[in-house]
Amino acid sequence: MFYQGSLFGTLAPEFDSSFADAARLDLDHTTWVELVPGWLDGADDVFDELVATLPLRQRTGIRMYDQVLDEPRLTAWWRAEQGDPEPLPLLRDMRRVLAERYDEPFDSIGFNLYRDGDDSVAWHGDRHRHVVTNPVIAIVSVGAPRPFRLRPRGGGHSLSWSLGNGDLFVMGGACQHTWEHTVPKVRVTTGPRLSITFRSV
Ligand SMILES: O=C(O)CCC(=O)C(=O)O
Repeated sequence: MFYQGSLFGTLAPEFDSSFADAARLDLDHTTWVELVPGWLDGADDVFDELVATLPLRQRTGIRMYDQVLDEPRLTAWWRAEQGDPEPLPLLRDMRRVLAERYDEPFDSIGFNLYRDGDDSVAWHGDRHRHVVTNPVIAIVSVGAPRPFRLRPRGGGHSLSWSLGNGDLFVMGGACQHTWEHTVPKVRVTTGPRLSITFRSV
């Protein structure tokens, strides 16, 4: 079964609520990831609509270790508790379907825009692991593909995926506790990428 976004006319974006192409990988005995390539069809339209309408901004003066830095990407947030509808009706349907599959409320959506190869996110595990044990994070990537890497916390051999164009990537189990992820800077990109990250806060 496919859910269609209603804002977009006849060739509306749609995602595969049957997760037919899902491939799950156990990274170790407590950590898994799941990739659904091309889960969202019409991802370019979703990218255009979200980039045109979200209040994306660069957070500045962020303390990281002993430095104060500007974040090398633009971000925006939506939280259910604030009472506003999701930025697109399609995201409401996605939340519902993702929540059912992964048994998570996914009451928060974070957006990260990587404008070019200089935008990035450094190695980290999500901080809300300090509040939620084994948080599940579902990431829908729209726009041009970028490498997304995972490595055991503190270093070691990394695994890499190229995520964009409607791919869904989900991290679960102890991933935020015992692994770290990054979207590294790259010399060449084919365009900007927006990640739509579903979390339960
Ligand atoms: O953009 C991505 O795919 C990753 C985003 C991320 O690491 C985060 O929001 O913490």
